[in-house]
Amino acid sequence: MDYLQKKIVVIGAGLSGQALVRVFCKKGAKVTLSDRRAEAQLEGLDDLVGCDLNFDFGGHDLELFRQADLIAVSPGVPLSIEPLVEARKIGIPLLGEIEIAVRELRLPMIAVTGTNGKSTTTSLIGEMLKGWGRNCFVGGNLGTPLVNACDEDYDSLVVELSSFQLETIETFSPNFALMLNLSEDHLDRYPDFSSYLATKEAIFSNMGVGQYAILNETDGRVRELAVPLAVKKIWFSSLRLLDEGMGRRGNQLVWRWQGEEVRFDLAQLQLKGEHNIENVMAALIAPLVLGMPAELAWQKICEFKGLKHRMQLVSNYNNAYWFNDSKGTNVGSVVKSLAGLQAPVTLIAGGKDKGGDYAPLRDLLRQKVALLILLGEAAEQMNSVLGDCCPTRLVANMAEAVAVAAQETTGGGTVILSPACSSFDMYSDYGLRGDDFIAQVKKLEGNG
Ligand code: UMA
Ligand code: ADP
Repeated sequence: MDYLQKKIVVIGAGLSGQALVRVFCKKGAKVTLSDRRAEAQLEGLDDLVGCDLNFDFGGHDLELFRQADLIAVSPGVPLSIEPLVEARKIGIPLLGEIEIAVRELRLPMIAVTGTNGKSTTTSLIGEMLKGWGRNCFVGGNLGTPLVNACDEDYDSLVVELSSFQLETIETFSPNFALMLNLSEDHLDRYPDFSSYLATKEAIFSNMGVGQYAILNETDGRVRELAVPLAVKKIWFSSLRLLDEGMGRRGNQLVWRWQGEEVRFDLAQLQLKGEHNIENVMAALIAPLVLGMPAELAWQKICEFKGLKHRMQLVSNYNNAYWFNDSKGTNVGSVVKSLAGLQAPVTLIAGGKDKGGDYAPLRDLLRQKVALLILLGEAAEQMNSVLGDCCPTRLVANMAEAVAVAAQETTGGGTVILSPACSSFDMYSDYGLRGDDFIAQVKKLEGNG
């Protein structure tokens, strides 16, 4: 795209905004980086030295937005904020980071979305393709903005996509799109669940002949959204064998495609949990369709130990298993994490409420949780919905949460941080929250 001399406002000075600035500056645009936060609160700006640009910090200057030729939007910025609503009213083009990136990068793409399991599945696909000798970009919502791929000579793209990123796609059309599962999330950004679902569904909107939708047959909402899709569908099911696609029988995955059958032995996996079996099934499909040897694909899957902050075993202090599951940021993911654990569990949860319903946790709390420890902005609300299911304590911070967990978890069992909320009330991201949990547990070990 030609951005020469174009007046571009990049909104959001986080990872995506800074990556966009670099691309636009290289292309000779007149760039302004705008953020509601003050300069002192922003990180990484030093890396923009050498870029010729203006700043609009500590709020968004409406006039700047009105006069722009293009507004480039970071995923964390809702389209409903005043400067974006105003700009759209007067017809100023507005593009998201993903759409800007794909207009630059005409490369084969595997795109992964769904409510849970995206990062794990994206990483698994990346590991397989790299192991097969592909020089693929692996990123997106996983952590590295897709637009960063413009700087390197990649041969393909493996991209995790959040609903936020899918809100602003226009021509985006991946070769493979994975829909892992759908449950309530981000209801602090969307007016209702159906708006969230519609945003996720947009991943398929430009897809057609020669492209593939990879879909979870066990998820009713995924089955529903698949009905009108014109693209070729490949299903996976962790509950049964499929005539075509990735099915399961007991401890074996069974891949049936174009008259061939391949079996994979689940006992060889290092990843734990039923939910990870679904992620593995979904991840295998695109590499196998592309012709990757099944044996090599399985070897790469079995080498994968899992990502940090997802059911990460961090300690055996006091004969208990201590898991950091800080990325368990919605109710659906905590349900899966708890389902895979044996009672008694001490669950540390809470953070910034995302507008969803906590009630789906009630049965599992009754069955498995000996103590629920709540922290953060959502603590009171969670207590009102869940407090009668098991003994519950409200605490002020992670140090107190871990101290209480240590005091009360004396006979073995499991302690898990799996918050069902985002981290933004107390931390700048889920990674820092997980790191704080680990640091507090390590302190216990030091004192013990
Ligand atoms: N901001 C404004 N005005 C606003 C709102 C925000 O200026 O009205 C500013 C904030 O002050 C902040 C900046 O926007 O300085 C942050 O932008 P951002 O939230 O888009 O964050 P990035 O650092 O660009 O990270 C984003 C994704 N963040 C979100 O979607 C919230 C990262 O996903 C992603 O890894 C990164 O792009 C690279 O693609 C994180 C995430 O939490 C992990 N994602 C959500 C999730 O997984 O649940 C969707
Ligand atoms: P995402 O990127 O979609 O947030 P992750 O792979 O980072 O997904 O996993 C985050 C958390 O979601 C995990 O700690 C686990 O609790 C839960 N999870 C992972 N995969 C699945 C799945 N397939 N179904 C439901 N929950 C899952």
